[in-house]
Amino acid sequence: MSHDRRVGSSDTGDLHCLSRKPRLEKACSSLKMSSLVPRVCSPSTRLFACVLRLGPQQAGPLQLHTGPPHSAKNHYEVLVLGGGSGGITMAARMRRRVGAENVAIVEPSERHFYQPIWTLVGAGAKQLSSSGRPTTCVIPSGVEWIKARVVELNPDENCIRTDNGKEISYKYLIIALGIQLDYEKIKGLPEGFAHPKIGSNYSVKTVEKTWKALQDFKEGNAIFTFPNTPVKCAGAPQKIMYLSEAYFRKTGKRSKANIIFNTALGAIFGVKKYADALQEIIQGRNLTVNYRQNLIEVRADKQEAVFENLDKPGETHVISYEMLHVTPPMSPPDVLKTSPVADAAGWVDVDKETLQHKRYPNVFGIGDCTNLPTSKTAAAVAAQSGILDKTISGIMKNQTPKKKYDGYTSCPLVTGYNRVILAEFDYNAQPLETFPFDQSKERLSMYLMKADMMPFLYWNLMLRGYWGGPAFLRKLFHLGMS
Ligand code: FAD
Ligand code: UQ1
Repeated sequence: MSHDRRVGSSDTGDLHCLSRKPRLEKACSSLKMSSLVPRVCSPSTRLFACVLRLGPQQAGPLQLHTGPPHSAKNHYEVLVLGGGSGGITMAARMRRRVGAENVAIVEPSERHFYQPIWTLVGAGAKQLSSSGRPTTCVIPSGVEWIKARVVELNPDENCIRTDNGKEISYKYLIIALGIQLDYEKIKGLPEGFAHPKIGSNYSVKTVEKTWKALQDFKEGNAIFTFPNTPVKCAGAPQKIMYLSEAYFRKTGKRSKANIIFNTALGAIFGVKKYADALQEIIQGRNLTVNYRQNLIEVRADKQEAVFENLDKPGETHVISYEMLHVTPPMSPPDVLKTSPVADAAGWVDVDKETLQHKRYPNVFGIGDCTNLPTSKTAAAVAAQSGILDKTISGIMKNQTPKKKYDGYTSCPLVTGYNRVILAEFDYNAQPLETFPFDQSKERLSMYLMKADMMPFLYWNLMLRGYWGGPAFLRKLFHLGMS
């Protein structure tokens, strides 16, 4: 789950698990109020909660927590920071390597979200409720969930500190803290979200506002933004534009909509093959793209957005909108920015082939919080998880890691309610396609893969540590072709 500091960081509070009793841990040296002690679920509570959550489309990640109850310790062989896509996936893999009782995850949120589906939630094609499950249901069986926020990393002492004052030490540390959403860096936000006509697919709190703004659209400018920072899923800011255009067409409002993509970047996409395909769509559907335009202010009461021209310092443009979709500026999580594991920009400083930290050999990073020079996606996390698993197990056996990450990442570019261009590429921005057909073409089959197959694969395989990306499929398909 993303962790924006003011919008959508914590839980929605909508579909909480059954209440769990905090347990006092043996390891807790000083007596504290019980609410300040990390909450550790008993196996039976987890099972009960999971069973109650199982709706018809919920079958899947049920974990039978049948092991003996245990209390939180203050030392683990493998400690995982963050229980999002990378954290849960790596905990599942490490559980198989060192045993569940030797692995813990530090994660404050009570719900785990499959964020990629928010693109479709914002367009009204999926329900928000389908994107989240209780964290307790995705914590691998027997692994300790330390329900707290990391506030300090001390890799020289092999320990971390949590917001409830607990120190936890480790032999191996995996950092999977994701990327931070900085809505507040745009003047007028996040409070502007209280007004209608504005939404953002990037936060659980604002994604349904996108769908509301789409439905309420009458006539005028529909503006979609891309910030002047690294982002996760760099395709998502434009996917919602294509879906909106399709929705306006479907509802007879297209002729009244002036659709504008204002991006801080200088190109529509980083890989030429897919950029060319997207350019054709942009021209064919009469969409306006303005490059090097960065959203700096939202005057939500007046329905005005203010952009700076990045090529002409001091020049700003005010555009009125009937609908505004905001992709917020993003940055490394605050806790990392000032920590010894960060590079100069604040990202976890890892080797791009092994994912091992460059200065602390028992520290590893995965996913959006790292400085891996590839596009930040769950697909990349899946591929990284297979590599990192091998890296760590090699190091545990005193062997030099052999498997190397090639930067694989993927972005299903949703271009309509039944169309996807499946971009897949590597560190060199070279296409690395799985299927034996031209993936730069819009396809229904790829839409069905994005909308239906991927969520199933995520909850049932990836989070259980059984999906390391589609490399084996690519080899299979391309073998068949040669
Ligand atoms: P996350 O999954 O975000 O997990 C980070 C975790 O760290 C969170 O659970 C958070 O609560 C926790 N955390 C943060 N701070 C602390 C702290 N101080 N202490 C403890 N825990 C903390 N990817 C794709 O592959 N395909 C797509 O089509 C796609 N579409 C997307 C569309 C949208 C709208 C969005 C928002 C994302 C999309 N993604 C897509 C990107 C994908 O969701 C992320 O890249 C992926 O979730 C990254 O995993 P992660 O583990 O690095 O971070
Ligand atoms: C993928 O592996 C993945 O991770 C689970 C995604 O995240 C949701 C994706 O969107 C995609 C496209 C992949 C790649 C998988 C295949 C079968 C091409």
